[in-house]
Amino acid sequence: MVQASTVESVVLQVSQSDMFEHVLNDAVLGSSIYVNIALAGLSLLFFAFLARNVDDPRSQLIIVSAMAVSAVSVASYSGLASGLTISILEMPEGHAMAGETTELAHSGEEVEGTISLWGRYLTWAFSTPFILLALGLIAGSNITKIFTAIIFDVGIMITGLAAALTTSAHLMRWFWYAISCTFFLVVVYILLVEWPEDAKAAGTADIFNTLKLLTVVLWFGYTIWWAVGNEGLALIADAGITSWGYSAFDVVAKYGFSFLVINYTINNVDTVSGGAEYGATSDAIPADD
Ligand code: RET
Repeated sequence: MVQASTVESVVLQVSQSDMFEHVLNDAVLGSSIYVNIALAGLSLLFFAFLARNVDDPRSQLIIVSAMAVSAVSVASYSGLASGLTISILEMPEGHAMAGETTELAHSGEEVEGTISLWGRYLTWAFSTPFILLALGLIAGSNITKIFTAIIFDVGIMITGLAAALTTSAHLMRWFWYAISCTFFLVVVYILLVEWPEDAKAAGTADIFNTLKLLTVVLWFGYTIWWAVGNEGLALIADAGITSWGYSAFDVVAKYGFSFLVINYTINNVDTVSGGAEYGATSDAIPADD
C-alpha cells in the first residue's frame, strides 16, 4: 500500500473502480447521485401510472417526451455512480483549482486534480431536447422552431462538456463556456419570444408561461452554478456541494417540470390533441392497442 504520509504528493492513475469507490464513500457526493437515481426511477413509474389511460397520439407524444427526461436521468446518474463518466482532472494554470489535490474517500490517497462529473453535460445533450420537445408541442410550435431550439440546445451541452474537459489552457475553458452561453441565448429567445406567441394561438398560454418561467429561471441557474462551482471560478470549491446544486436543480427542472407537463396533458387532452391520426405515417392506421 502507498504510504501517503511519507511522500509530499502521490500521483496516481485513478481507475474507474477508484471513482466508483470514491462516490460510494463520499457521503455528500454519493448522495447527490444516488438520490437522483431513485427519484428518476420512481418518477418514471409514477408518470406511467398517471398517464395509463391516455390514448390520444399527440398527448401521448408530449407525455413520452416528458417521461424520457427521467429515463435519461436514470442512465445519466448511473454513469456517474459507476465511475464511468466521472474523472479527476488537473486544471490548467490560472484556474482556481490548479495544483489542487483530491483525497480519495475510500483509500485516503491524494490525487492531483479536481473531480469533474462531466457525464452530466454529456447526458444533458440527450435529456434537455425532450424538455424542449414537450414545451414546443405544448406551445403548438412548428417543426422549424422546435428543431432550432433542440439543435442549439444540444450545442449548449456539448460545448459545455468541452468547457469541462478542457485542461490545455484556462482561457479555452471559458471560450467554450462563452460559445455555450451564446447557444443558450438562442434557446432563451425561442422560449421567451417565439413560443409564447404560438402558445397564445394554441390556447395553452397559461401552462406554457408557467413552464417557460420555470425553465428559463432554472436553466440560468445551471449556467451560473457552473461558473461558480469547482469547474469554474471555484467559489464553491467542493465537488460534492457543486454536484448537489445540480442535483437540486434537477429535481425541479426534470421531475417537477415533467409532472406539470404530464398533469396538464392528462387533464387537457382536447386542447393538445391533433386528432386520432396525428403523426400517422401511412393511410392504414393500425390500432395501437
Ligand atoms: C453549462 C455550462 C456552459 C454554459 C451553459 C451551461 C448550461 C446548462 C444548462 C443545463 C440545463 C440542464 C437541464 C438538465 C435536465 O435534465 C453546460 C452548465 C449555458 C442550461 C435542464
